[in-house]
Amino acid sequence: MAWETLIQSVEQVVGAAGLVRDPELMHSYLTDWRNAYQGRAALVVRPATTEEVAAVVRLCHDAGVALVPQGGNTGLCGGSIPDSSGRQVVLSLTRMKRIREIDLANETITVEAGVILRQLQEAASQAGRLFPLSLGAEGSCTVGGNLATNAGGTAVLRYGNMRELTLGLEVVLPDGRVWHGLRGLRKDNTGYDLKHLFIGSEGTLGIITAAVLKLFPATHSTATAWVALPTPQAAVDLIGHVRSLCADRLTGFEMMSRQSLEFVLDHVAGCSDPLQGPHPWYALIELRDTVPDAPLDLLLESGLGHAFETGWVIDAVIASNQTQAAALWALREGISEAQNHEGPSLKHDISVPVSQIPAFIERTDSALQQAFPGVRIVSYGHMGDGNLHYNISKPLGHADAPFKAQEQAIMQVIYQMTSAFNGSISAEHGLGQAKPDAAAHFKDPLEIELMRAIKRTLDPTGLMNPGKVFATGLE
Ligand code: FAD
Ligand code: 2HG
Ligand code: ZN
Repeated sequence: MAWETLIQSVEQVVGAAGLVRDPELMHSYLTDWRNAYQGRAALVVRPATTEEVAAVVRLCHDAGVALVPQGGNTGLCGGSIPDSSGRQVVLSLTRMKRIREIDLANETITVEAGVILRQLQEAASQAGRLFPLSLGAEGSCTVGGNLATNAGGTAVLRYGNMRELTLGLEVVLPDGRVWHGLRGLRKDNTGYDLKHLFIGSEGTLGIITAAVLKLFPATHSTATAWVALPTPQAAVDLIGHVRSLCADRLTGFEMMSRQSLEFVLDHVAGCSDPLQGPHPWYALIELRDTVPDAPLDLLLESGLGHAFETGWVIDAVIASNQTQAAALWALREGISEAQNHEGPSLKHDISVPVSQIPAFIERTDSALQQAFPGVRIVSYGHMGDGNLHYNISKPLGHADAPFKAQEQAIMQVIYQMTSAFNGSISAEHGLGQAKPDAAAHFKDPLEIELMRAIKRTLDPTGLMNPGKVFATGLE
């Protein structure tokens, strides 16, 4: 294949500013933030418009060159990292960052794929509305990446994940045709709802270039509590109680183990334990209301009062201002980064029904400690969604290599248990290149067969992010 011809043609489309070929400048596109995945690429292309994306995709399609779409490169499964062949092209959407339209009467915002999530939140806020998706990487992840992974985060409990926040999409198909599906309709039953194929497809079916997203009323009152719990069962009881008391004012309910908090206290500057003494489990609870000065603290206090009486809660603090609330959130949001300082973190983003979380934790903790004595279980996550980041760090004082050699065996224990609880091995991060084998093993073979049929139909040449989602090629 004549690379130089292809590169010249691509350059004619995107201009010199849209091409990255210098190995030093390419580096950040070829590895993820944890440095857990590394790849090589023939070039990085940064188109600035949908037309440019379509032209580049068509050129690569005709040349038989595989494309790896990339947004903020914050994904945790290596989905945006090319393989090691050096023959793939990374297609970065980060120059496509226009807010195309805000339609307040329709409560929608139309944005391009490269818009950073925080900029989207700010644009909504400036328009007097809320865009509720919220996650630790929101300062760098993009709308395209959020859509392609069907991102979740800390407000799913109330507002749903990215899928539920989306009304329409614009997508460049693997052959370069553009699907103009930017409809802001809340009702449209004209056959299959195609947007749902692309949401969560991790760049394997096409390139998302823009989306129509839902806006919500801005919230003007907040109450945030950090509570100590004796057991995960207490968290289940507490969430049920708070939800029945506060209904959809309950916006976030995160749970974390003492081990998770200790990593943050050890490694994240400026963090301190808000409560006296160590406790086995913690929850971070957030209520929000659209009404200014809503008495949310009183509501939270009354819910927690009952929880103290029943023994679900051992101790608690309610933030008295936004600075304190932010400090409590920093304890939760810091876990992912803090764990990196303790050596390789084996990540397992699982979900089980909320009611099953206590039994899952008890049985999996015990199976792991029996098989791999001393491993440190960093268990935390979006409790309200039944989503645990059941991450594992090596035993204290052990070397990285023998621990990493046990990665597959540790994963088997956790995924088998997840499966026994009828759960999912990827609740919100996707499969990327990390989990296709596990998905092929733990998902219903009929589901995998149907997924492959969709992949073959939309991407018959298999050039769209190969090696991601599916374990082996198309066959
Ligand atoms: P990338 O990492 O660039 O790409 C992710 C996948 O999407 C890849 O497969 C890529 O090929 C594909 N893709 C990207 N853009 C497009 C496009 N325009 N069209 C087609 N395919 C595309 N995730 C959660 O769900 N919830 C969390 O709470 C959460 N917290 C996080 C906290 C931290 C500290 C970090 C580092 C990550 C966290 N993540 C979380 C994971 C990550 O931020 C999300 O998956 C995010 O949605 C990825 O967006 P991105 O723009 O960085 O995508
Ligand atoms: C979170 O909820 C993210 O903090 C990251 O989804 C989880 O690092 C992880 O495993
Ligand atoms: Zn998460």
